[in-house]
Amino acid sequence: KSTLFNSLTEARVYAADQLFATLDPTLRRLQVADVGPVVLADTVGFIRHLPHKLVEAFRATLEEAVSSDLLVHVIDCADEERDDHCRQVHAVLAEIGADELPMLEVYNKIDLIGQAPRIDRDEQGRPYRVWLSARRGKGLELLMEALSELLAGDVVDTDVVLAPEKSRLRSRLFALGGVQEEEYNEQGSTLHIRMPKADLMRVLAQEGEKLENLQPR
Ligand SMILES: Nc1nc2c(ncn2[C@@H]2O[C@H](COP(=O)(O)OP(=O)(O)OP(=O)(O)O)[C@@H](O)[C@H]2O)c(=O)[nH]1
Ligand SMILES: [Mg+2]
Repeated sequence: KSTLFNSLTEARVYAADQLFATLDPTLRRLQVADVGPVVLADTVGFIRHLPHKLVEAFRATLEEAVSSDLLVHVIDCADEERDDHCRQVHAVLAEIGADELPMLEVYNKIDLIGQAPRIDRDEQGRPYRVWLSARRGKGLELLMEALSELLAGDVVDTDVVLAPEKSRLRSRLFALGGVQEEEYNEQGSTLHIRMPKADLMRVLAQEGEKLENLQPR
């Protein structure tokens, strides 16, 4: 993660000084095509065996992940325990309520397995995995391309039904400018929302809600 973080940021510092400002040792501003400046955060490893006392501090760091627009899951593709590590990461994300956030996988260290850089896409053409080498600086431009596509991303246009006690979620949706129309009924209110999917998913994750549970049946 840190090697990738540094490669992405240094590469652009050399290309043009003004594109980033260091916010913190582990936060940098990164210019993404069609999106503008985004903040890239390095994190601690999710699968590290930590001394018991550090676990609480570690959780606080992980919880910051819940407020991200996109998680970049960096995977050592050459590691024998790769799939097991991925499962552990997903289990931690589920525990902190971040498993519904948009995620992009990075299969790092392709130099060790003789693969060429590439983007894997799903049936809708959305990038879900980028194969690269952070250390060799190979495939970084593909990661920037995938980030641009995902963050410029989709808009959701849907109805959600909110029970009266969900007033905080309701006001956050209004505050984000996502509510087009509201209609009251016996279940509470139905909101017609139209907003960037990333914003919606982030708010829902922070409120511990799932989109499918709020959609009218
Ligand atoms: N062969 C190879 N090694 C790499 C590549 N990227 C990173 N490494 C090496 O992998 C090791 C760990 O890299 P880090 O960037 O520190 O990993 P990290 O995810 O930040 O690790 P933690 O912060 O400890 O969780 C270092 O020895 C890196 O040089 C790569 O593309 N190819
Ligand atoms: Mg690191």
